[in-house]
Amino acid sequence: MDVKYIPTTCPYCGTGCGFNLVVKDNKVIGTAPWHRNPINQGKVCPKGNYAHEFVNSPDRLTKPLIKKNGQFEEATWDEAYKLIASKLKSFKPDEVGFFSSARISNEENYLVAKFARAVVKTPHIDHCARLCHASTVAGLAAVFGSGAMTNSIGDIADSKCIFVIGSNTFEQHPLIGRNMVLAQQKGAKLIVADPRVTPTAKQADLYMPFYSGTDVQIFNGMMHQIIKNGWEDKEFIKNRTKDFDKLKALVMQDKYNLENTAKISGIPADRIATAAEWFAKADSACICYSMGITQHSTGVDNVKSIANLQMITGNLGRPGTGVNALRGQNNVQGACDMGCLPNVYSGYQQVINEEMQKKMKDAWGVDTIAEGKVGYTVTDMINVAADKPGTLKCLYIVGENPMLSDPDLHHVKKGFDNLDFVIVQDIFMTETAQEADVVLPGACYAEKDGTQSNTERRVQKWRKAQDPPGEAKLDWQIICDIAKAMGYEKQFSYKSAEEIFNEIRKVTPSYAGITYARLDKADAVHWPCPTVEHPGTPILHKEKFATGDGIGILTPIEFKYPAEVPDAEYPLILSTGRCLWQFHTGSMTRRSEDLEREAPTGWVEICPEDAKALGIVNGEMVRAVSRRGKVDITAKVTEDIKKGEVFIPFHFAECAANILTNNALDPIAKIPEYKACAVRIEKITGGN
Ligand SMILES: Nc1nc2c(c(=O)[nH]1)N[C@H]1C(S)=C(S)[C@@H](COP(=O)(O)OP(=O)(O)OC[C@H]3O[C@@H](n4cnc5c(=O)[nH]c(N)nc54)[C@H](O)[C@@H]3O)O[C@H]1N2
Ligand SMILES: Nc1nc2c(c(=O)[nH]1)N[C@H]1C(S)=C(S)[C@@H](COP(=O)(O)OP(=O)(O)OC[C@H]3O[C@@H](n4cnc5c(=O)[nH]c(N)nc54)[C@H](O)[C@@H]3O)O[C@H]1N2
Ligand code: SF4
Ligand SMILES: [Mo]
Repeated sequence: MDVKYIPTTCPYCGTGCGFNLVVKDNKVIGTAPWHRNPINQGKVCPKGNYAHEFVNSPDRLTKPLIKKNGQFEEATWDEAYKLIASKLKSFKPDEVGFFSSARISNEENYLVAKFARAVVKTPHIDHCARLCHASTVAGLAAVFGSGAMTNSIGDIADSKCIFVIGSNTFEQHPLIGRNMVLAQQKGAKLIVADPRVTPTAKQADLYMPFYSGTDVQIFNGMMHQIIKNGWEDKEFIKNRTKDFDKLKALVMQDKYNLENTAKISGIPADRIATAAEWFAKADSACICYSMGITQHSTGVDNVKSIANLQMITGNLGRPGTGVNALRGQNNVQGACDMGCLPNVYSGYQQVINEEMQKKMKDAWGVDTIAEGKVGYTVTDMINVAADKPGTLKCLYIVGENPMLSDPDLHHVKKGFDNLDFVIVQDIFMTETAQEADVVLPGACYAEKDGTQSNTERRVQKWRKAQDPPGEAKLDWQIICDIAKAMGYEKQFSYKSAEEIFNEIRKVTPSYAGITYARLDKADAVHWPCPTVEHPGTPILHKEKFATGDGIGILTPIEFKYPAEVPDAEYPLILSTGRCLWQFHTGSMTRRSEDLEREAPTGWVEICPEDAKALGIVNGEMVRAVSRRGKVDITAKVTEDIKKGEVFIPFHFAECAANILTNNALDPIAKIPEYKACAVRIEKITGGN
């Protein structure tokens, strides 16, 4: 039998596992283990295992579509390009916005940013990192000078104490979770703090249940306890940090003592005390966190609090330590690295810096680029479209589905209704594509060569296993074709992904030493990697931080409640998130038979006591209502959630969590508060 095995990288989460795609007759038919992959050693979670199932789904987009009189009609590429080019030219640069994608390659993200800034000349480009780790990027850049995960995945297995907060690692980054179990087998302690008794919490040696949104109180409470007992790392504080006195003055106030922290967070005081002791006394201790920390109107405060705890305990720059922000999507790190953010070019080079503007103009061969100002974020673009009609007129969305993933969906819909022209480039007809004027069929990961960068800054390859279906095209080719149709032939004349990567290397110091040949030989390299001789950097901040003076900044942070807290009308805290089987808006996983079977629709988790008070039984259809909307959804009565909290996964369009969520933003990171808003649950009575 003529079967080929093509090694590639998983298209789902930021762990970046490798596996082989099994190809027969030029069609992907399965996956098979890639045993010597350095990240997952041949093991995968169910999404990786079934990552071939959506690839040849009959629902794949195969032809460009143009909406005429409210209906999509098939069009030729030429028609679509002509229409897009003429529309993009008809708007002022400032009236056009771009959503790039954490699902496409580095090469493709780099070209989306180049197209936005050099061809359309708009500063408005961003992507879903805004909804995800924007707080990390802003928070860690402020205190360490670099906004990325500090250590590597394999390193977690060498830690002596792992504190997981706001990450359901075993469901959302299962192959990182595996390293936590390996550490436990070597005697490490696993501490998990989460409002829900998740599969991750069940694996913990110490579990701390708490009310959503009380994270800063918990960190300050732990630091209070550590300093009170003299467990802080005085050498590290003296040599590598500044402003300890200010931090100490704040956290040593009575309001951050054990009793008050227990009262505010809902965690029993003795568990906070034990966690603080285990953590501070361990030879090496790391923190792993994700959306429970970042998706708050205080997201940046939460991240800086984590950095504070790690600096006062000296847990940075060594194996087994670190601030491990577990990045979400397969290439969200890469989309940020490539400058698909409104304030930076690739390699985090500031757009407001005139030298950088000149450097990019020269490299891109253009006389003018987007005005050197910081553009709108994803959340700004939706808000401006909804609330200031006429300011933004056109959105070009590549590989994102804001009509299901953004907060307060009625408000998002209002934004789309106000736009003059919407282009969506995706692999499926999503809720957002339905809103578009033109839909362009992209090729998926199994159909392209390219690189992606995982959560630990490891750059890895995708390798083409089959041709795209129908007339679908590689995302980078689509961008190049449109650029050419707009008169930028010379600047977009690439013949391969590698050629684009070599341009990236020239303008991006942290990627300069990474080559396709190296990636093929070593399977992956961690940036920063400034020269071809450089081995790459698995651990950041070894001797000094990336701040101007190399010193880490301790930041006193007061606890603040979420923007919306429960009251008599909306008495419960709603938190939202994910489950193991589905990925985000489900465009891919819901078209994967084996995954969809395991989690075919959404639910609301509620504890038995709250359910009983409402007269609700397990499996009953109930109504969840917030100030922004309501959804009918099945109740899952479970001991695994704290009293006073409910939880809804956001994957399912038929009971979309984001109809309910609050569009309150962190003032710096502009990330929405997906993890806490106020709702009530109603029993649905007959005829309602
Ligand atoms: N199966 C699957 N895996 C995924 C994804 C997916 O959709 N499906 N998405 C990927 C992406 S993009 C991301 S960003 C990651 C996200 O990965 P995670 O952040 O691990 O996932 P979430 O379910 O969003 O939230 C994590 C935990 O935060 C808890 N939480 C709720 N409120 C709070 C709070 O106020 N404070 C704290 N500290 N915790 C709270 C929730 O109970 C939940 O267990 O997963 C990635 N992996
Ligand atoms: N309530 C609530 N909402 C949330 C969150 C939450 O925790 N709670 N989490 C937020 C987070 S962390 C994130 S990251 C966002 C994710 O939000 P989105 O990024 O909007 O969600 P996805 O479903 O991942 O959308 C990716 C799209 O890319 C398409 N795609 C996949 N591969 C390719 C490709 O190769 N080419 C092209 N052109 N398209 C491709 C997919 O079909 C899909 O439509 O959701 C956010 N929304
Ligand atoms: S852990 Fe993440 S990268 Fe690994 S197989 Fe699962 S979804 Fe893919
Ligand atoms: Mo994410």
